[in-house]
Amino acid sequence: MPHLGDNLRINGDRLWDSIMEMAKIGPGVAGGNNRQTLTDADKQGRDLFKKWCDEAGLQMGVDKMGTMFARREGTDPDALPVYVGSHLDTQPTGGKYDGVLGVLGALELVRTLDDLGVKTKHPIVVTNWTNEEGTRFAPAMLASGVFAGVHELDWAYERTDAKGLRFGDELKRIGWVGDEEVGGRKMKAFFELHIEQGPILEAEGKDIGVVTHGQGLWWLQVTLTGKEAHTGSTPMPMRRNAGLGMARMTELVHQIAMSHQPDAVGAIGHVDVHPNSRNVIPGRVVFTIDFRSPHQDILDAMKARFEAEAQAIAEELGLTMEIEIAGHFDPVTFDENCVAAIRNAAEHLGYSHRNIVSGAGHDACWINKLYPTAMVMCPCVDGLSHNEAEEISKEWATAGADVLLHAVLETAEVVG
Ligand code: HGY
Ligand code: MN
Ligand code: MN
Repeated sequence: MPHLGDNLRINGDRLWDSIMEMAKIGPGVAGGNNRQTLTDADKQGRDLFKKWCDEAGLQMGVDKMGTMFARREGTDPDALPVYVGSHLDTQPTGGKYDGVLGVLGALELVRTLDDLGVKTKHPIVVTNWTNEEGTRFAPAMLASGVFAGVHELDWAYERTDAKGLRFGDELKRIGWVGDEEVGGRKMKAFFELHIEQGPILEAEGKDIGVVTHGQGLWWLQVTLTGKEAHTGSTPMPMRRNAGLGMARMTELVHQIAMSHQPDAVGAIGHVDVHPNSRNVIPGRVVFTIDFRSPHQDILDAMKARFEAEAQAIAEELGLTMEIEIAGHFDPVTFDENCVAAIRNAAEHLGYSHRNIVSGAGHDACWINKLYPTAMVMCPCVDGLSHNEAEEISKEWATAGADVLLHAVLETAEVVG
């Protein structure tokens, strides 16, 4: 029995062209993007997205975190809308597709419905969440976290980047402070299309990842304080070398993650060394540990073991240590009905698929705390992401957006 609308597909060429157009904004140095949140490049990307939304006749709303909500009316204006989107901000050495595929895939969904005159009972709202990456202003998923009530707006406004610039000031500077209270919007459901950012789907030859769960995360920001001194004239026993402490703790992080294979990861990606001079023993280092696991017990055990063993390293080297929580969310189980809508769509459209756990965090992880939420993933080449060489195929993007379209239609209820 053919499923209603199986031949209803998005326009893959138009989606791809839009992704390539967006990729011209905030170019990287190796073919990817550096469109970090609240930079001029982010502003340009937002302006382009708004232009496209205006052309599609969508009603744009913006909240006080700058998140953009572009609404396509349903036949029942009082029906709870189905939200669908992701993020347009990128890592400093980001790819063209991380986040962008989800926002522009949602826009393509609306463009396709307009092309074919398809109406839905529930409104559909295309969404661009501010600062998903958390690279310039920690933590990640900051705006969706405020929306979900995990962070306070004032706390978010006080976050500062490496130059000491405040989030609130930068949002105002680029002219994207909205008037809506954050979190006031009610949703029937939220869907997010995203590249896998891992190797599984490509390796197994699967078109679609049906995301059932998401890993949990701890970002631990560690400050080690020793004593600056001359690298040449200071005897080794007299040194209080914060850099040595960081080196030993880097190895500890790796060993902790390796002790919980295959369901744990750990690394340090952010490091500040002071004074970072070739002939001065580092007196202070600040670094952020990224621990993740789909299992709550493993996630928390990794944090506890680090805190205990790092303290011993610091004491042995004569260092003081402070640990600040720079980001945290528990493992996520997505909504069964929304997950089923995605699986059904892949089935009916004839795309190969498999259940998958998201290794990366996403805005969907926070929205899932409030409303029924699920994600659909497409493969990426060699599983590579957060690298300018990030690559997907037009076919993968099209398949993901087709599944997103049908999952959203099932939830928003086609009329007529
Ligand atoms: O860190 C993450 O998982 C996401 O890419 N912000
Ligand atoms: Mn992302
Ligand atoms: Mn990312």
